Amino acid sequence: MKIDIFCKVIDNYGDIGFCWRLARDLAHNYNCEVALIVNETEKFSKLNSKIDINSKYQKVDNIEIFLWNENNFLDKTPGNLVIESFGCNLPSYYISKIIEKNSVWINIEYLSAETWVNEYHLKPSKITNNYNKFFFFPGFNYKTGGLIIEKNLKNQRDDFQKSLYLQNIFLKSIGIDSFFLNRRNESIFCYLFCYETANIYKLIQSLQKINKQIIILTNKDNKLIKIKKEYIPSTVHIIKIPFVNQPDFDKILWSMDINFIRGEDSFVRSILANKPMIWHIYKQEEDVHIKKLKAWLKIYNAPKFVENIILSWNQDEMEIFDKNITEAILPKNISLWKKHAQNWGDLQITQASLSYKLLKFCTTEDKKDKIV
Ligand code: TRH
Repeated sequence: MKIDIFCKVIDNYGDIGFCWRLARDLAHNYNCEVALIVNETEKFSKLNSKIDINSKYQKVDNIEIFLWNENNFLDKTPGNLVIESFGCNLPSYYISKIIEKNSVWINIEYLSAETWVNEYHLKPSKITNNYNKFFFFPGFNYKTGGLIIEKNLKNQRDDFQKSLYLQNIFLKSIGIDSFFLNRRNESIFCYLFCYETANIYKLIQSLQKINKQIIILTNKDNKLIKIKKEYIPSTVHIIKIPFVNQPDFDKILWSMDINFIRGEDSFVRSILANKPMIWHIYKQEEDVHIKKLKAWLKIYNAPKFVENIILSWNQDEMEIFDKNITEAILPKNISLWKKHAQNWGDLQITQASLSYKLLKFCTTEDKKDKIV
């Protein structure tokens, strides 16, 4: 099947992160011919170092990549399936070509655990009298479009997690010193990927109360990197790591004791890493994000202290965070937390993958008749 994926990078890495992951999954695991049409290449190049930021057309990992510029005519025949990601508004001349070719046109929406998603998944929107565009919602249950779960993900993850040797080689390759790697048993390794608004000063104060060495891996643009040495407790070690390609990003998450994670795509990957995680959700106006967060916490159904940690991290209620993180790290609680993360990750990984559901929908007969 020939597939076009349109992606507009607005800010951050979430849009291109999701689209690139989807493109790779469809091309490599379902033999589809995929074209990714994207409006910028600089952020993109951080997720895949093979991307040439100056190129208007390139083929990377067997995926065609077109630079999408509003002023440039996209000289391309639409695929059998055209994916508009996150309502990124396709050019009108291309819409005409889609209708003419009678391609299936799907808009993939943002991830949410809210219950209305179950109802709106695959709802059509009438474009012309006999032509529909469909809304596809990723999600956490069978009524939704699911999550991107590559066919070999579980095996790759399990093999990697079973081998401390493989993990240490990898961690060394991204700059972690053997000094820390040799003390993994006595330490807590955390990965920190959060928004500017996160109260990282209070975070390190809380973490120092834990009676262990805390190793925090984070990227150079995290403000934690800029904190003066004298403000960092002696048991907390902050290690700057590079921005890595997407497959290596998984390996970071698979290797940690706790992942502080943000956005959507990395949030999903941390769920699938089966490790304790603390989600920093993308902030939206009128606290819409808190509603979304609570909807997910409801289905996540974690021990209360985990729920409190995640809620307080997002609402800057650092006293609650402090009390709960120190409680969480007690041996009986940390094993509860680990078990929960594992069970929930296992539950999600057995879902049908988003790519599979997408392709299945495209080949069903009745979709053209669904009129709103
Ligand atoms: O970058 P984000 O904060 O993106 C966000 C959200 O998607 C949000 O919904 C959106 O509206 C907003 O941007 C504008 O977080 P997210 O979604 O987790 O995307 C990060 C991507 O970057 C993900 O695919 C993982 C990838 N990544 C790497 O591949 N390597 C790295 O080293 C890092 C740090 C990230």
